[in-house]
Parts: sequence; C-alpha cells; structure tokens
Amino acid sequence: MFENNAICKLLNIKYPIFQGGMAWIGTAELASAVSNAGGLGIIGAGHMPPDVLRAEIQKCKGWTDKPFGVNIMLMSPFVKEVMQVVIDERVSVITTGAGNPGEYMPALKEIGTKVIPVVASVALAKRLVRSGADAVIAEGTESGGHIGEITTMALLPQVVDAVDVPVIGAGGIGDSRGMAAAFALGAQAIQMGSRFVLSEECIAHPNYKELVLKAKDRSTVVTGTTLGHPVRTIGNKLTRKYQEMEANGASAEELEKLGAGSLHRATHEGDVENGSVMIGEISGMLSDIKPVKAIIEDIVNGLPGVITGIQETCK
Ligand code: TUI
Repeated sequence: MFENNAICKLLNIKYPIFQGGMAWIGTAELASAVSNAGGLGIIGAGHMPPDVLRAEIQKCKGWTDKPFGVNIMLMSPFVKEVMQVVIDERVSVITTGAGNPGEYMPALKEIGTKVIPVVASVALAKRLVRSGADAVIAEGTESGGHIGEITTMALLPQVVDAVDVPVIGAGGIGDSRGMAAAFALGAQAIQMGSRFVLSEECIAHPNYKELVLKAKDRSTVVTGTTLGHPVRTIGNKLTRKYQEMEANGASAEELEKLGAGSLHRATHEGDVENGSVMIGEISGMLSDIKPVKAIIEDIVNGLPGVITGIQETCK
C-alpha cells in the first residue's frame, strides 16, 4: 500500500498521514511516536524560543530514526531565529502556518529541506508553489487553532486543481472515511491534529483530553475574527468573555491580553475553563484515547472497507 504515493515517496514515509504541528502539545513525544508508527510526526514550534525548539528537535532525533518535521508558526515573535534552528539542525521537512513563508523559502531549499506550507486559499497555494513549495497542505476551517474561512470540502479540490505539486488535505479528518474523502477530492495525504490529541503519547493535560472527549458537533467556537486571526477552540468561560469584549468593541490590545498565555493554561495547567482549548470540529466524533500506532493502523486498515462501501453505493 502507498508504494506509488507521491508524498510517501517525497518524504520517505510509510503512510501518507501527517500529525498537525500543534503548539505546546506537538512535542517530541508525539512527533516521534507518529514517525515511528510510519506517519510524519511534526514538532509544533508555536511561540517556542529557539533554544527550546533545538532541544525538542534533538530529543526527537534521539527517539526516532524516521523522518519528522517542524511546524513554524509565522506569527511567532521568534520566527527568524526558529528558521535558523531548523536550518542548523537540518530538519528534513518543515510545514508553516498562519502566514506566508515566501521569504524563507530560498534558504530552506538551498539545504534540501522540503517546504510544505499550510494554505487556506487557492491564491496563496499558487504563489507558494511558484516560490518552490514541494507540496501544500490545504487546511479547511473545520480545523482547530488558527484557521482560514473555507471548508475542506470546498478548498481541497480547488487547490488540487490549481497546483502541480501533491496536496495534503487537513481539517475535519479523523478516521478512514475522512481519509478516503480527502483522497476522493484529490489529496495525496492527510493531516490530522485533533485525532492525535486523543493519543496516549500526547502530553496534553488530562482535563484537556477529557473536554475533547466530551465535545459534540457544535462544541467549538471561533473567536478573533475582528482581529483578523480567527481561532477555533471549545466554547468555555474564556471564549464567552472574549466574545463579550469583541461585541463591545474592545481594542486589539485588550483582546490579545486576554488571549496571552491561554493555550499553555489549558494544555499544561489543565485550566480548561479559563484557558484556550484549541481543537477541530471533528472532535465531536472522537470517543477514545489510543496509542498513536493504533490510531494510524486503524485508519489505514479501515480504508479498503470504506472504498468498497463507496463502490457498493455506486452499483
Ligand atoms: O497555524 C495553524 N494553526 C495554528 S497556529 C496556532 S498557535 C497560535 N497561538 C495563539 C494564537 C493564534 C495561534 C494554533 N493553531 N494552522 C495553519 C493555518 N494557516 N491555518 C490557516 C493558515 C493561514 C491563514 C492565512 C495561512 C496563510 C494565510 O495567509 C496569509 C497571507 O499572507 O496570505
């Protein structure tokens, strides 16, 4: 299976499954487990200072001999320094989020690092492919955390039609059906975040995982739209306060102050009422915590049955 898959060949991985590079919880523990299970584990650099990222990369190298990546969040105050760290450490693949990585592309390409930006629009996908992106991740608004506006269902086939590099589908994917759907829309691989939050290896606080387990289809909300960077999280005390302030015309500064440190408060301190519980809409479907290897194998092993089911429906 997947011997001819463009992404497996490009990155030298067994399964075309990426783990979303989630800030604070996409650590070396999770990334190495995903890579060891045959997918692409990705360390989420988020707002990490460069020395912390370097230590995380070195831990990951110690725990897996398989390829892994780093996600660089382009809104980070340390973006230039963390780019230098991935260059120094010769990380084989980077993904980027929340912006346009065009200016960093030449230096990364020069050392052979594969660059796979997350895009939320056709226009940015085309621009980045012209700048040398090896593949793009088309991420729909169903995702958790910082998001774009278009759904995966509508964005993915439009990006596939617009570029001549492999496309990875992301946003709203959590099982074999989601993987088959992404393939049907033209993706060569998938990326999942929420599904891997509910893994044994993910270091998120038990309260965080508990809230994700309890999530239903309409449990997430989007805040930050007025600031120009919408973020999807589980609705809680923090989001209600945020929405109230947003509606009353609070300044960007006041809103940013409310959000500061809120992700760590939820992921590490377990305060899931006043912290930011970033998660995708598919969390409503997820009902168990499993080892990463089981998550990946269950999805891959379930694919043929889904495809047969589609053929039955079409008879
Ligand atoms: O990056 C993400 N998701 C994230 S990053 C993150 S860390 C964070 N912490 C506090 C506040 C906000 C974020 C949590 N989740 N996903 C990738 C992604 N990128 N989704 C959407 C985009 C995107 C959006 C607009 C990429 C490019 C873009 O256009 C920028 C441009 O210049 O055209």
